[in-house]
Amino acid sequence: TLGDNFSLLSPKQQELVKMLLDNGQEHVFRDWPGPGVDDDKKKAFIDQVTRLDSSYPGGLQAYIKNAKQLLADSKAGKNPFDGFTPSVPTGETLTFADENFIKYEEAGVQEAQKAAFVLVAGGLGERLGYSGIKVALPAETTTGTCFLQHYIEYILALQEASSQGKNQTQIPFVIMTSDDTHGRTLELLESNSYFGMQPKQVTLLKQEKVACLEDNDARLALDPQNKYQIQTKPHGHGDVHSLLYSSGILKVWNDAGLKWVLFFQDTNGLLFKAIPSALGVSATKQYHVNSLAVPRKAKEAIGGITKLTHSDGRSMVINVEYNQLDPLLRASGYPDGDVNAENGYSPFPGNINQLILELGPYIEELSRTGGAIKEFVNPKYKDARKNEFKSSTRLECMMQDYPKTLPPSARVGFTVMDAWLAYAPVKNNAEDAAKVPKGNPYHSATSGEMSIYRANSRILKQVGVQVADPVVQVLNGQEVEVWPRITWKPKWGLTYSRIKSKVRGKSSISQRSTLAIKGQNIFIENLSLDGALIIDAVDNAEVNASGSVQNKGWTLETVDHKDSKEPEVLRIRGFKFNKVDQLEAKYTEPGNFSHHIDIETVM
Ligand code: UGB
Repeated sequence: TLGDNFSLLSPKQQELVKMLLDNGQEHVFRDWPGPGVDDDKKKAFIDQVTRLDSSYPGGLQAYIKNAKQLLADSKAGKNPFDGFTPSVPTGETLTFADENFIKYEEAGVQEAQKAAFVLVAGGLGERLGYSGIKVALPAETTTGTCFLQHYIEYILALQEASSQGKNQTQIPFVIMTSDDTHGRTLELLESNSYFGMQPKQVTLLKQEKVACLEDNDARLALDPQNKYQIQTKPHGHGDVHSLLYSSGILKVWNDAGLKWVLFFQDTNGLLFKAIPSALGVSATKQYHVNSLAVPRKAKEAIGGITKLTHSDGRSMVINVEYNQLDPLLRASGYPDGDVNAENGYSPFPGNINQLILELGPYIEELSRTGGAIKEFVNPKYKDARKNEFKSSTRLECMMQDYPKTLPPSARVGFTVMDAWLAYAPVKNNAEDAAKVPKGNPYHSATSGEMSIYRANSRILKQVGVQVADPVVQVLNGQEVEVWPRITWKPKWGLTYSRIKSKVRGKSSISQRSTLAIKGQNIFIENLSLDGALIIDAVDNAEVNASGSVQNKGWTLETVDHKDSKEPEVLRIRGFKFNKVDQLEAKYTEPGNFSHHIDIETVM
C-alpha cells in the first residue's frame, strides 16, 4: 500500500494521490512495496497520472465522475436519445457548377484568407489495416501524391488565390496527432520540406490517450503486465476541441483577425473540391457551425445528419452515428429503421465530418466548456446483468458532437454536396470492402483513387472536354468505374471557374489515357489525347497544350491484395500502372509557350 511512499511525494503529487483515494481508486496502490523498492516505477506511475490529469478538461476527477455516470446509464440501458424524436433536417443543397455553386465558390475563396485548417490525424485506421500513417498514403498513384501533400497544396492554393498575390496571409494549419501517428507525421513533413508550406504555419498538437476503466465503479484499469501503469486507449477525434483550446492557438487566430476554423479528416482526396463553396455558404448564411454532408446510402458507415426534437421543445441538428441511427429510427415510428427512400438514398444526409466553425462563437463556447465534448462509453459486457466487462473500456468523444452543448440561438446548418465531388474516404481494407452491399460505396483505397479520376473526368466534361465513358472493372473484388486517369495540381484547378478558364476549344481524352497537369498556367486547347501526357511547368511559364498526342500510354494492371511481392500501397488498391509510354512536356523556365505539343509516338 501507499504508506510511507506518500511522504516522498511533492505536495502537488500528494494532492493528486488523495484525489484518487477519495474517488475509489485505492486499488491502484494496493500492491505497492515500501520506499526503496521500485521507486523509479512508482515515479513513472505518478508521472503518468499527472499527464492523464492535465490532459482532460477538469482533470482525472472529472473523468472518473463522468465515467461513473455514463457507465451507470449504459448498465441501465438508458437511451441517449431519450425524449428526442428524429426527423429529416433541411439544409443547403449545392449542385456542382450551377450559378449558386459558382457564387459560393467565389465567396469562399475570398473568405479563405480568414481561415485556419485543422486536420484530425490521430487515428491509426484499424479498419484499413495499413501499416503506415494514413496521411502518407498516396491519394492516387498516377502522381503518387500523398494525402498530406495534397491537403497542403490545396491550402497553399487557397492562400494564394484569396490574397491575389498581395500581402499574402499565411493560412495556419494544425494537425492533431497521437502517440500512434505523431513521430511519423513530423518525419513526413520534415523530410519533404513541409510540402512547400512554411514550417511555422504548421502546428502539431498531440492528443493523449485516456485511462481505461475496469468496472462499473470506474476503477482505473492497471496493465496486467505492469502494476505501475494504467492502461490507456484513444479518446476519439473529439479531443481536437480541448487541444485547440488549451494550446492557446484560438486566441492567437482571433487576435490576427481570423474568422473560420475548418476541420477535416485524414483520407478524403475529394474534400477540397467542396471546401471553397462550403466556406462560401458559411460566410453567406453566417453559420456558426456548418457540416458538410453527402447523400447517404442506408446503413453506410457514415453518420446521419438528423434533426432531434425534444418533448420539452428543444431541437438541434446533429450527427447521429451510423450504429445509432437505425435503432433510433426503429424506436421512433420508423419501423423499417434506416432504409433508402424512393430516390435510392437514406433521407438523412451523410456526415462527412468536415466542419466549418465560426471562430468567435467557437471561442466563446469553449471558454464555457473548456473544450469538453459530450462523451459516450461502449463497454462489452461479460454477463447479462452487465456487471463485468470482457475487457477494459474507456470514454470516447467525437468532434462532430461539438454542437450538442450549444445554446438554441446558435446558427447550426449543413451543406449537402454531390458525393462524387466531395467524398471518397479510404477506410476499409480490401476484404471488407468486397463485402460492402452492391451499390453502396466501398470507402477503400481502390474506390478512393478511382473516385478522384471520376471526379476530375466529370469536371472536365462539365467544362466542355469530350471525356470518354468509363469501363467497369473488378479490382480487389470491387466493381469500380475506371475513367481516364486525370489529375491536376490544386493551384491549377482550385475552383470550377478556374478550371473553366483553362480549357479552350474542343478537346478530347480517351478512356485509356493518363493526363497529369503539374503546373499552374497550363491551358488545354484543342487537345486530342489518346495515351499518357504529363505536363510539368513552373508557375511563371504559360503553356498551351494542344494538338494530338497518341502513344501506348500507361496500362492498368491488376494486383492481388494477397500478393506479398507487391508493395502494400499497391496491394490495398488492387492495381498498378505499367508506364509503357508517355509524352512528358517539362517547362523549367519562365515564358510563354503557346506552341502545339504536336508530338506523336508511333504505336
Ligand atoms: N481520429 C483522431 O484524430 N483521433 C482519434 O482518437 C480517432 C480518430 P475514422 P469514424 O466521415 O466517413 C467518422 O476512424 O470515427 C481521426 C465520423 O464519426 O476514420 O469511424 C482519424 O485519424 C462519422 O460520423 O472515422 O467516423 C480520422 O482522420 C463519419 O462521418 C478521423 O478522426 C465518418 O467519419 C475519423 O476517424 C466519415
